[in-house]
Amino acid sequence: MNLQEIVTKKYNRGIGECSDAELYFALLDMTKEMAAGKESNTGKKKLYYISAEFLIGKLLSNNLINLGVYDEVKELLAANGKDICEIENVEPEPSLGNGGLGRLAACFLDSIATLGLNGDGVGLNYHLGLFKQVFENNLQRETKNPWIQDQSWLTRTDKSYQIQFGGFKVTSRLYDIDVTGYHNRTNKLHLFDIETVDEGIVGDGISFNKEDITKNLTLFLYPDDSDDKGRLLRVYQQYFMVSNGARLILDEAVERGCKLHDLADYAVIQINDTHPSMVIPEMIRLLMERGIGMDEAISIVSKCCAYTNHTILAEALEKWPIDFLEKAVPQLMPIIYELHNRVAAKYEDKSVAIIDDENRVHMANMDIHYGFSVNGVAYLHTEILKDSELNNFYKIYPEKFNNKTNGITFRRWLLHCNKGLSALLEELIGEGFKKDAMELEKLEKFADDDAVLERLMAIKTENKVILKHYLKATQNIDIDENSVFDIQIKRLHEYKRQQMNALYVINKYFEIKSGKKPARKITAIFGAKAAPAYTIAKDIIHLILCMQQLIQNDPEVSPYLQVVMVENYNVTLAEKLIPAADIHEQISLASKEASGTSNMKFMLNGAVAIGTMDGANVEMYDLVGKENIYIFGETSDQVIEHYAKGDYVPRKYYEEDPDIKRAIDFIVSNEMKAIGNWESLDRLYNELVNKDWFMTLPDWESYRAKKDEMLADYEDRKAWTKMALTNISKAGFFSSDRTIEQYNKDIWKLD
Ligand code: 26Q
Repeated sequence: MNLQEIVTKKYNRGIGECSDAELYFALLDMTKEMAAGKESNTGKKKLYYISAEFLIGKLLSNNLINLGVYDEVKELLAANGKDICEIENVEPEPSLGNGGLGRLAACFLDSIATLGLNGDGVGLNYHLGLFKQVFENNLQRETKNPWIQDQSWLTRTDKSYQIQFGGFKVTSRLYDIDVTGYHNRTNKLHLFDIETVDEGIVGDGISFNKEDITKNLTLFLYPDDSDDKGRLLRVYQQYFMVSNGARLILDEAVERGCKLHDLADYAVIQINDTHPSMVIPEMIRLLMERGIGMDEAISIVSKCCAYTNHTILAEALEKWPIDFLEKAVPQLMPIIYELHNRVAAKYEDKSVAIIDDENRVHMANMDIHYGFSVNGVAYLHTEILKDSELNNFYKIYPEKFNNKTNGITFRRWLLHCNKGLSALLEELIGEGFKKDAMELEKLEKFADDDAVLERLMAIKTENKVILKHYLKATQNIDIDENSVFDIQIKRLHEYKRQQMNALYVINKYFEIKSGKKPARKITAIFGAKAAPAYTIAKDIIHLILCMQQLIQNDPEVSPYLQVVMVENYNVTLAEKLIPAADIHEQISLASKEASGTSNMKFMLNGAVAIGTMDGANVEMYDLVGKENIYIFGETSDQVIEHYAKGDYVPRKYYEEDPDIKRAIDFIVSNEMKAIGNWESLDRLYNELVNKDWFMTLPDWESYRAKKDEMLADYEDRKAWTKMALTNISKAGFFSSDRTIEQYNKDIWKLD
């Protein structure tokens, strides 16, 4: 049925007489029906991308684009006096992820469907998702983020399993979301849930009884894991996800004719970080339940499972205490012991053991021994894994290690979010780039075409105006489109060094006060959520919010500098912020950011990076050349050496560099204390002067100089726009279609 027919049937009215919400629901029906009409891949072997997060973003517009009907629907609505953008605003954003890892999983699903591969996602249907961030008194407060409505993208299926935990059982229910490929097939995102989940147990903010598993299991993504009860709940969630996933995989394989002994010909499981690692022992257990011997079960599962590592931060590598596993999933422990014993019998080296001397199970170690592939997510990251972090494993299994540099889907991060730029590209280089991102290189020949540069500049300004209106309407924030937009949006973490950017702002504030005014107003925009129990991350948010207030109320400074921290940064906001950026901040401490993916999105949208030689910035630098990116700071080798020697002393920098001292002292100044929380400001001050684990201070001076150079260069508008053009033209490499082709060629080998 077309939209008009659906509207007539559903509401017995014309399109023009419907509300935006009614039209959204009608479009939901239409899209689902169109997606159902697409064939699916029936190949013998199937990929299952298992992930605790799928940060899919709003789906309406993207689905309409991928189904090839966006323009048609937009025109039909316009003819009836309706604006498709207003209808998009009605859609709630599913909050099923936290950051890069979750968004990557969503981009991958889009590319898998677009390339017509046989592959689905498997995850959990968190009712309240990740928390919603609100600012009160310049502090982050977490509230729940319900996103599921009576009519939604979820389709209830009749799949259901009994999942056994220590001492009790739960009944699962599978919900599916269609994943439409661009002008191609439709795949599925399978999200498991339980029907006994009870949103009523949530009290103030996001507090709830963490022990009431049958009611809380699928309420939140990453319940606060600062205490044991929260950590234990994470184990329940992870087992629930993988046990359901493994059963689904077995059911589907058997339906396609698999005899279990040949499971590896029918299924490949990509384990997205260690959160789904229990799928290995669980799959072994299920195969044994079905009559396969231990040796063979281990061998089968080892041929099916591949592991992706997304971090080298030791604290993020999951290690579960045996006590937790014994309590939540006792049936897995005999298998985990067996897996451990086999490794221990072969390798004396304790660093490769599965269970350590403190009775903790190292999930990544299990993945590496009992999976057939281990991949990092950018060239430098994989090299660091091989050379240092996982070197002892690399020596045992060199053939398992491979790199798969991350990518992003150009459907969402160009065609959908930057319609002006997409149209210009189509006019200049034809439609080919929509299917083959490498065709963006054709843009390079316009690098000296003044008319093209003018139009690129005009598109950037238009996008800045769109952002301005959006921020005014949604957060009552005023920004100036004639200022330079300098944007840092990502999870709040000390290694990402939002605090370094904040110290730059403070220094600029002092410069302006002393009469050294920038050539043009600078708008420093931040967006970030801090994990609820990550105190210093919350202190950094507090600092930024206080600076925002202080500068806004200072008539001497506010004409030249503005700080904006957007509230509840999410995919929807990213889609508005990225096309409007002039400068993007990729300033992690070298060696710490596995890849980064916002860097790729900004590049594609014609922003220029200031960054360290970290993650995928390294490949970006190789692509665009040193003239088109602003690199500063210590190298990963230098940083790794500091950690090895333990020779970094922040106080030395604080005492020796008067600018650093002035900026850090300002955190605890009377001006700040008049508006801020003393405890938080003091804590952050002490952290920077006495600890600074992620080495903000050694890079600060080179960062400041590089950004000043960049801001000066911005004033040559033509030269700057030429840099933007080069960045766009070289962004093709970062298409997730390329990444997925590589996963398929080297790891999945789907037919
Ligand atoms: C671990 C233990 C206990 C509680 C939570 C966690 C946890 C949760 C989420 C650990 C890690 C994550 C998320 C990691 C993540 O998003 N990593 C990012 O992955 C991106 C995609 O590969 C990279 O681009 C980023 O560099 C990386 O930070």
